[in-house]
Amino acid sequence: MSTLPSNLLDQLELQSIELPSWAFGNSGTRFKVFATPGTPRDPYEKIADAAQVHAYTALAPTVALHIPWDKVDSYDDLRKHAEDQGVALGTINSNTFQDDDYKFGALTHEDAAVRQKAIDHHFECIDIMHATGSRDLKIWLAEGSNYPGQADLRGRQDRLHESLATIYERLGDEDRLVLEYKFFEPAFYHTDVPDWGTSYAQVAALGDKAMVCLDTGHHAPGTNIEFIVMQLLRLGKLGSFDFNSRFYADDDLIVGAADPFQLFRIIFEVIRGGGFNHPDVAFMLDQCHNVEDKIPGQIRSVLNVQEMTARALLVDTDALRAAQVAGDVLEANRIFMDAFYTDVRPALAEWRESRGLPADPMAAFAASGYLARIAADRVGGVQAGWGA
Ligand code: PSV
Ligand code: MN
Ligand code: MN
Repeated sequence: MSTLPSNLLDQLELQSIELPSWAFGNSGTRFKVFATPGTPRDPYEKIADAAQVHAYTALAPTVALHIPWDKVDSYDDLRKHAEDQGVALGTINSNTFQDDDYKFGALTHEDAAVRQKAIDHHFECIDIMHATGSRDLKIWLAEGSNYPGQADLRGRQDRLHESLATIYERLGDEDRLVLEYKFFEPAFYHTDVPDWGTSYAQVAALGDKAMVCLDTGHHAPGTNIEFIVMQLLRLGKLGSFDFNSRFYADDDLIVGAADPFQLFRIIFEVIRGGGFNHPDVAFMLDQCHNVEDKIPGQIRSVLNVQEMTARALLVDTDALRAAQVAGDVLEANRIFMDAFYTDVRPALAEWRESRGLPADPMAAFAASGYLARIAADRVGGVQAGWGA
């Protein structure tokens, strides 16, 4: 396809994908963390790197922070720094998974003092949101148990509600709380927010400002993720995505790397459900680049999302609907697959150039020499997720 319809391009132009600050730091597995030369040494440098992704793609105008990994003395200053780099600060992620006190839980802990400590951390995150101009507080909880009988499952769910309600009350009028689920890890037997149903039940009990966050890597193999997307949109509770891809567990690989067709199906349901370019649904990445360069890894990711969005927007929905109503199974499937198989890359390259962007952002970034410059300038980078 050499050109894309102008109404489709109008929609694509509005697309924005938030980048995770931690994607720019070093990360790895429990076996080894490979350091990349030029890795950011502080949140300022992470934001500078994220801004490169936006400069070459015009797709990533905001950067999510993780607290305390991205703790700074002045969030006003960090906000100004982001603006100077051409981006804005986005979602604030809380972190209750790296403190000894949270070994047996944080918001669900048996001990009220530990719960209060975790609640206070979320209050601090809300204060930060107000300084950074962020709307969303994203909560992922590493809470659960490893052995049957270890924990009172019901009691933990009740305490989770109480803790979340206390945090929710602290939100400003324009703020939101998004609760992320994950089916296992770090706990192996039970997790307190393992699935969309639990997240939905918890946020529904809080109120309109609480929504579900769907991380595409957080489901059991074979899960029909697009069905969950459809259902949450239908219920008005899909607040955000953490996009990444996986082969086995929570691999945090480049979006669309493992299964581009799944990404296409998910985005198709987002569009079908009215969630595309809708302010209530935040598109974010949650990735770690263990062996590849981080900035190009993020560029590749946002381009993959853009490409699958273009293909999903190409589905002839009128014809598809007619085939569905007529019970024409094969025709309906053909229409759907036709859009998926359409190679939109040349048309997207042409469109980028027409907007003053590089036709090939990966090549343009590689030619810029930025990676060599930061490798020379920066020494002693931090490890994403686990560093200061
Ligand atoms: C947990 O696996 C998670 O997906 C949450 O979003 C965390 O904030 C993030 O990863 C940490 O890397
Ligand atoms: Mn996530
Ligand atoms: Mn994850």
